[in-house]
Amino acid sequence: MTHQENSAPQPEPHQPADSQGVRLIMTAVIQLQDLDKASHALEEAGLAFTHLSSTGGFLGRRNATLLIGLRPGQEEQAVTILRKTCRRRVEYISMPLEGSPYQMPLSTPVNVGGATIFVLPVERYEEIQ
Ligand code: 2BA
Repeated sequence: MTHQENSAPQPEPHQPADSQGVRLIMTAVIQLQDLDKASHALEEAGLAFTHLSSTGGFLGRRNATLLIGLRPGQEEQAVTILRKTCRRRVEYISMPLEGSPYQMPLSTPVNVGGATIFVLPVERYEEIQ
């Protein structure tokens, strides 16, 4: 047995999330029009978040992605806030009219939003001072 194996157990390289720590990260893609309302409501509820500028892969339009660090018991609160503040809208995309002799594209409606939400577990949460 080596000296190292005999010595006292080494501390973990980082502290596991305690009962008050951030346990989940919620990623929510929302429309730009809803960003102010959603941000204010999250702030009022005391939920910490980061806002990233993003672009939808399908429509290519700018949207916003919120990263919301969640402590135990905050997940439903966050979903409720996004439900109240983000709404569905109809956007239109131009598609060429198949078989038509005219050049006029067909305007096709696409439903967008309210919010596309992913919730992932957090393996490590640390605030470096
Ligand atoms: P976009 O990718 O620009 O998509 C805008 C809307 O177009 C979608 O609304 C959906 O109704 C439609 N759409 C998207 N892909 C389509 C396809 N392949 N065929 C037909 N229609 C399609 P939402 O589902 O409400 O999504 C709003 C935005 O949320 C998306 O903007 C994207 O930025 C994000 N998003 C949605 N689903 C996602 C996913 N599985 N992974 C990552 N981001 C996602």
